[in-house]
Amino acid sequence: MLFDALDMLPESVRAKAQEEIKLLLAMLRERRRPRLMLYGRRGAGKSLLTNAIFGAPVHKTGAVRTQTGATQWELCQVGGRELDILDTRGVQEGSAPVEDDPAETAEKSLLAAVRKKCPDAIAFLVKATDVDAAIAEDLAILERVHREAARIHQVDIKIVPVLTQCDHLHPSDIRFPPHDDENDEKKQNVEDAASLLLEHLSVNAYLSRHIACDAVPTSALLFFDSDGKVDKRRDYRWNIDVLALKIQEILPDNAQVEFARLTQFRQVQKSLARRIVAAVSVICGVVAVTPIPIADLPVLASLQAAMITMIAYISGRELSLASSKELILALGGNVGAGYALREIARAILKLIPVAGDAASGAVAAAGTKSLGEAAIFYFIDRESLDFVRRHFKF
Ligand SMILES: Nc1nc2c(ncn2[C@@H]2O[C@H](COP(=O)(O)OP(=O)(O)OP(=O)(O)O)[C@@H](O)[C@H]2O)c(=O)[nH]1
Ligand SMILES: [Mg+2]
Repeated sequence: MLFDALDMLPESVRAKAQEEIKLLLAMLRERRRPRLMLYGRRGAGKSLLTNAIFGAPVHKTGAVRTQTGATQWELCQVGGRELDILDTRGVQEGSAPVEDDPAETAEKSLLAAVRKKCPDAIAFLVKATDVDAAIAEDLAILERVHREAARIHQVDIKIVPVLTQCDHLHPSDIRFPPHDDENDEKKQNVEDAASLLLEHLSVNAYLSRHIACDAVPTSALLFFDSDGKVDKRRDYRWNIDVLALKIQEILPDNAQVEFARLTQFRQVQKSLARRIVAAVSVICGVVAVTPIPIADLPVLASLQAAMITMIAYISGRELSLASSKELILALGGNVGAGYALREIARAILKLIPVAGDAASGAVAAAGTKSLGEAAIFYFIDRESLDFVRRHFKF
């Protein structure tokens, strides 16, 4: 139905709408869990970072380890939120004389893992206090692994450099990196370590071409209560939301919804939700200028319902139209009346050709945008319905 409607449009608008529909289909219908490779030395903070991103003690399942240090994809799960992690422990310990050629084995298993499944993104973790340690060999291994994954899967895999354990930098009694002048010293040390890490990375010309952004400084320390909930008094995470956003930005479209949902960071969820709202608004605006008055109303309504459902899902709700109904019904008469009136206005406007069509499309797009914003306030910001009612006039 939607595609039939699109066929009737002029080429110029049709292309834009098709592009947005493709994006939505990738995000929604082809949705899958993301695959993140965590590359870093023993103790860099890979496991704690996984917990910090989830905001929960992560339960790892999947492949059973057959040998110490074997590197393979693991399914990390917490209450229906899922992420495939390739934890590279053991890879960089080639010089440790404990086993027969452990580097050889570890690199081989890492290569086998990336051949099997391609990482969507690589986080390269370096301890803030270790940033000056030689990392040439680490980079050489990462380069070989990256080249192999890129060759097999024919994709450009981006790398996010992550400075971990910044709370340990001097002065280490300051847990949180600073927000004001008082703690300038720590702020400076964090900045210096971050630029030093980038400098070291730039030595490897191949990897440099795949670095997504500046090094992201983080602290991942956090504790959980006996129910597995974050102990709010001992949550020392810093900048993990910024890191999550960087990762989110480089994920393929079809892995973004699940990632935003699992992080539980509002900033990440909102940025994705806004992208969805923008795409649906464009499509609704285009559908509304199709030449058949009123016939598009069911299409618009279902697109808008799908948009609200997705926003609710990103916020952690189950995937069900019930959440969309909940918001529309709860917004009640206020929205209902305004909404119906606007739809009629749209239908009337459409009887006047050209100028009318443009106005009608603009009204549909603007209406969809406000509905999307209301859904973001309600599901992601967890504002009360009263608040949403007060701020949105439909
Ligand atoms: N204070 C502080 N401690 C951290 C942070 N990240 C990790 N740690 C601690 O550093 C130690 C190593 O962290 P892990 O997350 O286990 O490191 P890893 O990279 O998974 O290590 P392996 O699995 O041995 O390769 C643990 O004791 C963590 O609690 C951080 O941001 N701040
Ligand atoms: Mg670990």
